[in-house]
Amino acid sequence: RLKLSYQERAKLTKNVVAEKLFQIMSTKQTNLCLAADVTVASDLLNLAEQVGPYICALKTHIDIIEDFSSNLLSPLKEIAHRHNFLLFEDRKFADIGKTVELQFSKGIHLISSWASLVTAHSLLGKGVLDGIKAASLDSCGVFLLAETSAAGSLITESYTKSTVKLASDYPQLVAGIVCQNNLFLDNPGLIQLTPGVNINKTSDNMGQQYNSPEFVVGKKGADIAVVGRGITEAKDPVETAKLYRNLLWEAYTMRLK
Ligand code: UP6
Repeated sequence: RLKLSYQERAKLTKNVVAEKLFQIMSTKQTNLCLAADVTVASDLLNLAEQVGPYICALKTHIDIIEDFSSNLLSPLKEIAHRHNFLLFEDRKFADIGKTVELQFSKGIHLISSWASLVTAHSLLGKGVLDGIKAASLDSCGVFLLAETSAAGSLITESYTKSTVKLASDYPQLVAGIVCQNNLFLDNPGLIQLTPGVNINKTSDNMGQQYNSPEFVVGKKGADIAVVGRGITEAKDPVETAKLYRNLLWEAYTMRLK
């Protein structure tokens, strides 16, 4: 997996959204996913507009937007389309299948109508994937959380292993794994998404742990790095996004050699 290009790996995934994501990464030459953790709708749109050219996906926590209304969704979709990136709701679904089906498609956020990628915990087993599948309108790609960047996480090695196994049971639905280590060398169709990336800090004051772009892509096997506050809290988020994008892409091209 680590020596294959994103272009080559686009042909190896069975999930159509992962295929599209690999193609976007290849075309735009970016393996940066922005964690757009802002709480005002207009800030989210501005960030998406400005940073859009440099990212492959925009990761949201839509439930932190204070002035959320469904009016946000069509401009957000339009920006994603125009700048060619995917909308990725980091919902971390973690309930029984039926509840997940409702959380994914109902409520005020109508996630299934705009997010082509979502995250889920594997804690309750396969039901979470069946629930997402049942509510998918169009094609959908799920990232299963197998490890976390949080200090003191309760996730064990066997949980991590079983999560990767669960992903391989749903190749048409699962786009990849959220993790910190290289857990699936033998499955080049799956995408490794790694959060906890920052060039200025090694932690925050609530258990978040950070590594550098070079380390996560070059040493830990990340295909896509998630960067939030490293960009959103920078003096110049656009220039900083460009910098992360260049560092991450450089780490990937070095890995291929
Ligand atoms: N995230 C993590 N660690 C995980 C899983 N997800 O940090 O193991 C998410 C957070 C946040 C983003 O929910 O949206 O990635 C990281 O943001 P930061 O770069 O500002 O710390």
